[in-house]
Amino acid sequence: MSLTRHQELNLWIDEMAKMCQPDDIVLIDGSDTQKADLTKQACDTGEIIELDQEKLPGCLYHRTAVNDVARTENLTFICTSKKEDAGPNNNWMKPADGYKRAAEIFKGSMKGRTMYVIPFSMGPVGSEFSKIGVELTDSIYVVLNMLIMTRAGQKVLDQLGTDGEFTHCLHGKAERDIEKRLIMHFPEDNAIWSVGSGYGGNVLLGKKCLALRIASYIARKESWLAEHMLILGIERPSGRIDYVAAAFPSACGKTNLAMLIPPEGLQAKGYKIWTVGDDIAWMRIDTDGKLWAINPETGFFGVAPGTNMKSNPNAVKTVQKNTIFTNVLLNPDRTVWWEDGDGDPPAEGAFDWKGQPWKPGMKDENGNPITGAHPNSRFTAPIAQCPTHTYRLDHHHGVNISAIIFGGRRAKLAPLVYQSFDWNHGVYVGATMASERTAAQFGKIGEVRRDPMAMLPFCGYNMADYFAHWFNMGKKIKEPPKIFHVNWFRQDENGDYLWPGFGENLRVLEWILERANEDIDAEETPIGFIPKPQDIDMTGLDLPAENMQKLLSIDPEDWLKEAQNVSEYFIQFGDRLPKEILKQHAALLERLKK
Ligand code: OXD
Ligand code: MN
Repeated sequence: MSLTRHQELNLWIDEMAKMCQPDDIVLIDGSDTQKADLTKQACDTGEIIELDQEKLPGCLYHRTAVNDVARTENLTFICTSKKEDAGPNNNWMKPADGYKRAAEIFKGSMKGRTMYVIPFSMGPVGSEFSKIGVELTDSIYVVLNMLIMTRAGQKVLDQLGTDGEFTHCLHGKAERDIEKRLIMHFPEDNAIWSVGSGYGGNVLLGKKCLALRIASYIARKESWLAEHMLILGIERPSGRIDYVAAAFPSACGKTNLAMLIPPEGLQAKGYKIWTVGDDIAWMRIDTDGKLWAINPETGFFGVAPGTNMKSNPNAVKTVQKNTIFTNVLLNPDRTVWWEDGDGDPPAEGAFDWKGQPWKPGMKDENGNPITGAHPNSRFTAPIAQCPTHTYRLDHHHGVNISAIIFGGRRAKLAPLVYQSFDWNHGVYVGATMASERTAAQFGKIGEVRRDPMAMLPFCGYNMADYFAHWFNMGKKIKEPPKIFHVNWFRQDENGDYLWPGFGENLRVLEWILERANEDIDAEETPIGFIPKPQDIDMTGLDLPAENMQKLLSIDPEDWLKEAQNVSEYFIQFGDRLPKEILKQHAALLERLKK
């Protein structure tokens, strides 16, 4: 069959259809009429529920299977010929075994269903930064999400032409049985096979699978960086806009930071924020020798619980229309609610994320509260609807990055902010990044989890090679961005947060930009440069002076203990660990002991 002008694409679609045996194959053209048609079909079957179109125009509601509510890292594999190429950071399978095991589940799984063909571009269509993928899926929910999260449809096929390269992305819901679920990456073949899940992170294959795991593998070969980072523009009173890219492990407020509202004192001075992205940055060296970044996505796939008018007013405004809500509480008036959102849930008549009747205060058989929304329930919404979105999202060359920021959640140890001595030291700071578990996470509270560059679940190859790639990039960039580390979560002896966070974080970003532009000097410490307390702009913020002193304090004893934990972490990478990491580590120890 000739669905497109691209011979290889047609052959691949035929081959996949032979395996999955759909009743029908439909090409997604990106038109509004097709989208409306598919939405209606999905509403007719109950796959999707239409929300109140007056209160939430264009908004839809979906529930995933109860056993299918988050990314399943234990079922996610990198299938490279050699195990060492996947590294200790990934589950590995031989490509032939990976295809075979997934094919057994895919076989005949689309009988009675339609296979949709979604051509999509990660990054602006036609930009040299961008990569094209084609996702085959038997889920209308996936199609509708991909239409928000990516640029999809005929325009992408036109760009692909008759012989363009693309990532082969196959997704099938199959039985959504956890025993028959696999998320397979074949970086050597530029292919992804995901079967048995309907949850976003596992099935919107442009996102984590392509834009991080496969892209990181390609990026190393092509000398660029595919990173788990938000991109944010900070407009200063002079009108100058500087862009920063920032990586944080999950549950550290990346989406909130990406669209923060400046505190009044700084607003009055003329500060403004521009949101380019909240999750992924592709960064390349442009013809000027500097580092430029695009956000390859066009939507947010954000966590709903905790999103409210205080934590993130811009996100609340973004999701008022054309948004897909997944696994949140469904109100009787066909609006939605989630824990730590705005307002109270209805006293009666709501249905929880499992579809069960729900009212506030319900407990399970063990006396634990039953939440209305799943803690990982999501909104999928167009970035263009965010009040702080910028046209630069569509700029083919992206934005010039002035600073790279790493961060984690540390109750002690890490100061509010510090700057690395240079690029290589910054790579070491990113490679040793960690977060402490909170009560909201499974495991021992306070336990430190290392998550280098927040890429641990997303690096599509051996992380030791990934560190080496970062060092190499530093040699190639003419004026490498300065690298910083932030910690919004430091606590005092009583466990109270020392820093107010949210919009106030802009005060720290302001210092970062001043340092990046070499406008001010700083205090040198064994771990890097920290601000002189008077250099953090406190206009309109009433914070006790002793808080700032505690926020910026560095305890060499604690850092020596941390360094011990870091050396243990590095053992797993064996000989593949770049010498430069060891050199940076030794230099830190020496500075701490002085
Ligand atoms: C995400 C994640 O969903 O990082 O963005 O898990
Ligand atoms: Mn993420």
